[in-house]
Amino acid sequence: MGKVIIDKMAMQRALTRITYEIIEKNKGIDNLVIIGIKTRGVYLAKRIANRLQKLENVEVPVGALDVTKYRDDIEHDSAKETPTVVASGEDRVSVEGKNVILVDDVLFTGRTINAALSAITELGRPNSIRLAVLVDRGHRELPIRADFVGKNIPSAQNEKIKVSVQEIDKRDAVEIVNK
Ligand code: 3GP
Ligand code: 5GP
Ligand code: MG
Repeated sequence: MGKVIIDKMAMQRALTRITYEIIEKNKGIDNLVIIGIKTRGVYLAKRIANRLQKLENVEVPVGALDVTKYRDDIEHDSAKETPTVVASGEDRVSVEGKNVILVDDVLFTGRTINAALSAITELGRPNSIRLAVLVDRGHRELPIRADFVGKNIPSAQNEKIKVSVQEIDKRDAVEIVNK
């Protein structure tokens, strides 16, 4: 186990703050759609949607996006490609004209977000796309930045940020570990 940088309470607070920031920046919650990047980004997206429900009493659609096929730095075997899904349950979530909040656990090189932007653009034309991440660890390789950040954690290339979420890992924590 590595050094805990964000514990359960800090994670809850960061997500609550991000939720308020989203409401403020969006000037309300009109037309919002939240899209989580698989895997852990989806659970963070759902938590933000739960907070929006409590604060604003609205149900904001949550989609899940698999960006594997859009990444430029991973070789693809087309037979094994996971199709891009923007879905809530079995339903497709429309991005057309929407204010999309993309959610991921860790922002690193920016290639995943670049891939996510391509995937979303293929699905429709949103009014805006903003990015929320729990952790920004630096080392960007593309001109991409997050609009909402839980915590900036400057990291060395050989370090890894381990994100655990209750829904999958049975605990909430962000740790820094050596690879
Ligand atoms: P996630 O899908 O829940 O986001 O790729 C499997 C997991 O490993 C991912 O979890 C991702 O966050 C994590 N991971 C840690 N370091 C890296 C990295 O440098 N690149 C990628 N692609 N995944 C990483
Ligand atoms: P990217 O380099 O494209 O920004 O990040 C690639 C994917 O891996 C993203 O989904 C990001 O969340 C994840 N990722 C990159 N570095 C780390 C890390 O140190 N820890 C975790 N948990 N995920 C990472
Ligand atoms: Mg991730």
